[in-house]
Amino acid sequence: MSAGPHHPLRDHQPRFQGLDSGHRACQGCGEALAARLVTEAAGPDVIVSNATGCLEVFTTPWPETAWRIPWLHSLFENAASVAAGMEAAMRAQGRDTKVLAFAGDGGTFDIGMRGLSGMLERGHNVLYVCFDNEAYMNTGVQRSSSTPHAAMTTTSPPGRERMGKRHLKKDLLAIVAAHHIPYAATASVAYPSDLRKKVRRAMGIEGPTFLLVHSPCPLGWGHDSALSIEVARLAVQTGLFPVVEMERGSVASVMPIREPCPVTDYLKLQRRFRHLFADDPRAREELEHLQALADHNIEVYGLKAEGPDPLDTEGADTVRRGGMRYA
Ligand SMILES: Cc1ncc(C[n+]2csc(CCOP(=O)(O)OP(=O)(O)O)c2C)c(N)n1
Repeated sequence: MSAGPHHPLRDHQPRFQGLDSGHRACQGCGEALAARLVTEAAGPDVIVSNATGCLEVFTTPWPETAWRIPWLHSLFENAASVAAGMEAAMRAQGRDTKVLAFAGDGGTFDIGMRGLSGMLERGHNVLYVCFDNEAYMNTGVQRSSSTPHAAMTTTSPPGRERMGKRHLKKDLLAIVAAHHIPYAATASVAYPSDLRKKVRRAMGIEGPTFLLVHSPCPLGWGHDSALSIEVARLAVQTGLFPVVEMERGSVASVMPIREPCPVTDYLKLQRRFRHLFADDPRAREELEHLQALADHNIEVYGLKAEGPDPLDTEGADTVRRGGMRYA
């Protein structure tokens, strides 16, 4: 049936799907959704270097692939270095194909950090996307330097000695921004149009760009798989995961929070924080600590805003803080 050239539903169909159905992600996987949104917005003329991790494993069970774009499995530690080489090859051949690098937080915050830093510093024309599910999920939920403070993982179990992870989540955005690259941003699967807009923006920039996408993991975080989007939304609305854009090292825009939710709204949905709701003075102390971290984020990024709740529509969900406006 022909719906005509201007059928409203057709107009809103994504033009391109880079990650197809039939992969083996868990129900409610934030990474699968994030990767679909990123590749949808990036379009077909891309080539991906993908570090080892869940995304690589669940999309390419031998001999199948769920990718509809040229895609290469790098090592766990070198997605950025491989992407840099691919970009140099594209340039040598005079081709415009954009190179993307994909990795989890383990492959980015920890083991791929120096490759990422080198790629940013050398100014390669690569969009690096970190799918941040806040632990080494593919190998059984070990803590990474992105795991939030006090979260339970298999290597940061709560007990007599400690209340989950002792250390803070590494501020990777600040580290990346300190390379003074043209564009670095955070996004969340709970705000898909904001995420797509940021991908399109990065795609249009010549030089290194970086996107950190908060991607809930029902298995590792211990939440109902139907609640992934709600959990992701609460991470933003509590201030625990600030959604911001940085240009050349300075904050350029933020997603405002009108009515910050208490961190307990976010934490109580997840088994990894269950020990914080025990009748234990140490648990109360940790809850206060996490609330203080959220309040700190709200303060330093100036996230608190007046007016109605931000709508997740193109262009309406961020507040510019200087820098260039973009379509
Ligand atoms: C050098 C090296 N060390 C360890 C491993 C084992 N390994 C494979 S995937 C993985 C965890 C990946 O975690 P992350 O990057 O956060 O991605 P996720 O699976 O959570 O998406 C580990 C430790 C490896 N493949 N290579």
